[in-house]
Amino acid sequence: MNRTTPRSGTRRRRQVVGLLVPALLVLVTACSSSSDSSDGSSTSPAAPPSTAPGSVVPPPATGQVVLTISQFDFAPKPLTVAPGAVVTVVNKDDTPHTATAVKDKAFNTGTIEGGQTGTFTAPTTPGTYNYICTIHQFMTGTLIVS
Ligand SMILES: [Cu+2]
Repeated sequence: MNRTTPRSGTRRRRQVVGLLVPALLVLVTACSSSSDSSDGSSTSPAAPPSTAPGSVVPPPATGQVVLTISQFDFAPKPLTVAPGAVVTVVNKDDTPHTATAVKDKAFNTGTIEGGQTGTFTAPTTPGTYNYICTIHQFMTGTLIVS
């Protein structure tokens, strides 16, 4: 006698766990912005300030003092400046001139060619200084340092 044992089939229950990955898609719609067009504004590189080599520049005095030479004469006369002031001498003539202190050459522009500009530094000692043009010595002026 044969008894067949009926096999009871095992029923598997398959669970499918769905994983939900929420994906959020944020769409940012960029507004069409007008592109600012930079039209041809060329930026030239800034040139470094050039300092003349070997020229000793005294510290600047307050304000600019200008002595003018015109028609073989100095102006203003007298010229009053602060001690140690740097005086700019403008030669408006066509001929060279100087502004040279009579006594001890306390200041001296040297030769200023026609149409050119020179400078001298006033003495630091207060006083009255007569000066001339060494080329045309009838040209006289007075510098007052006070
Ligand atoms: Cu002169």
